[in-house]
Amino acid sequence: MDGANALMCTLVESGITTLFTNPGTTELHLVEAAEATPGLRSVLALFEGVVSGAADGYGRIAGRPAATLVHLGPGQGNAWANFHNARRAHTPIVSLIGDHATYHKRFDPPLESDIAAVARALGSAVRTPLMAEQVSSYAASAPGRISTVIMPADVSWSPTETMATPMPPSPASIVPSERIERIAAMAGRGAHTVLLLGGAACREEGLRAASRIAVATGIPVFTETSPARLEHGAGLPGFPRLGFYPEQAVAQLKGASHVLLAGVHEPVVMGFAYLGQPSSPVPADAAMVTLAAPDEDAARALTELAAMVAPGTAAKVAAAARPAMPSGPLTLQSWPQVLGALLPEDAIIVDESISSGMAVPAATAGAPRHDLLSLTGTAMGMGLPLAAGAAIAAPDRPVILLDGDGSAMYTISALWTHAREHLNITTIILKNSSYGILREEWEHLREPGQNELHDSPLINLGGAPLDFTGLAQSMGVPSAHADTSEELAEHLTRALTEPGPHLIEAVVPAII
Ligand SMILES: Cc1ncc(C[n+]2csc(CCOP(=O)(O)OP(=O)(O)O)c2C)c(N)n1
Ligand SMILES: [Mg+2]
Repeated sequence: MDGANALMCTLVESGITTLFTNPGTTELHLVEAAEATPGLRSVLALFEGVVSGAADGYGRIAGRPAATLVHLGPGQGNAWANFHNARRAHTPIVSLIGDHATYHKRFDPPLESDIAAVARALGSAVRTPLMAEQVSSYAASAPGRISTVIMPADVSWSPTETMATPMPPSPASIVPSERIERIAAMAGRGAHTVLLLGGAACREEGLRAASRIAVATGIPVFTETSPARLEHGAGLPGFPRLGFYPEQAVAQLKGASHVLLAGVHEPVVMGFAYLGQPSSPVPADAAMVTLAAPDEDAARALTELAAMVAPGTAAKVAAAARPAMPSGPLTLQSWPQVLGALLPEDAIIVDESISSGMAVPAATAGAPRHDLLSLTGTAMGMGLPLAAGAAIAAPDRPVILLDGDGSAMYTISALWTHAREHLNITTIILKNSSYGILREEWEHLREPGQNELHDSPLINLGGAPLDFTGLAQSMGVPSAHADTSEELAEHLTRALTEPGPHLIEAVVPAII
């Protein structure tokens, strides 16, 4: 056995059975070991941003980490934006990065760079085994974190007999009962408390407990603006999401004396600083009270709190209700209605629809229950890779990706992985031929006298063709074009009945 084999065996014995990779020379011993390791599925992506995004999608749905393998610092750099989204989603990943042989590095070969520094910028624990004997004890995952192992090539190819004991992913830590009792006492004392749910609290158990608390105490409940994984639809409690823009979020939290946090950090307005607007939507004199931090078991804490403050109270759930099927040219209201009207049972929706998707939550609120994965770190190019990872984690569930045309182009090569792995993904490209959200953002930012950017070539995509149907077909993904609700409904129905990937290019108006 060599270091590379010890590493791959340890991963599988620790329950990590999927590896997303884009390898190079320094990873070839690891590739050989991955191929030789029973129980490990290895998936090639053609760009490292697809590798990291797929591992995020896999982890969000499987609830356990995938491993990634990329080529030195440049591979890590290419993967970085989607690792950032994964970090913001608290998705556990074991990130393996090949490096030059230890004795080769001092010559500063062209691919040499400070890999550890880039990994640490992800809040990652970084470990570099210097002997093959160390490898398998370094491969542990951490809950909600990206764990990086930098593998020097000579450590991969050196012999070892050492296999560490398997390291199954550790569960989230349990909230002490005293904290929950303290909060239960506070909930009954007439304070104007608001409950904010994020992370694991957005799964069924947490949502049901939050609803019981809301029914029994009158506390308003919101979910974070972009939950990593929200269980949504008929039969589940549904709560409004904290608004994207400061004026929306400020209005939602107005008058709160306490903001109770379950699975989420103190809220910040989702995006950016705007002149004259606050960065936090929380009233200045309100107290932040943490029921469960993101690395704690928020669902269990909510269930315990519900048992104290809402005994015998039932959760209020959304009734089954699909939107009526619209007709005519696609609008920002109608395309989500087509989706809501046709959404299959047990779907996974990956949402990178940006400015075109404002009506998605309402149109799907009473549709059959589904998981909604959203853009946690707002680094574009997440959707196509995330869908790949989600589909690999749940091969029997239909995955529907809602993707802006600009966002899709960052990681368009993921379509090749959709086709090669024969994944059940239907990609709907919202083609508004612009970076529509940046048009809208400029309207929030610009002051009197500042130029219009509405038609700027730097935030619009006209001037050269972007044919998503052709791009998809060239990579083996069947595709179709829709201008109307009728066409979108027809193509979506077909895509959902045929196995394998599909892409629908849906032409929509820009938001402004
Ligand atoms: C990695 C990265 N680069 C750039 C941006 C800035 N950005 C935010 S939204 C956006 C455009 C998104 O375009 P599209 O997917 O077409 O959605 P639309 O705005 O048209 O709704 C850009 C470039 C970003 N958030 N992340
Ligand atoms: Mg667009």
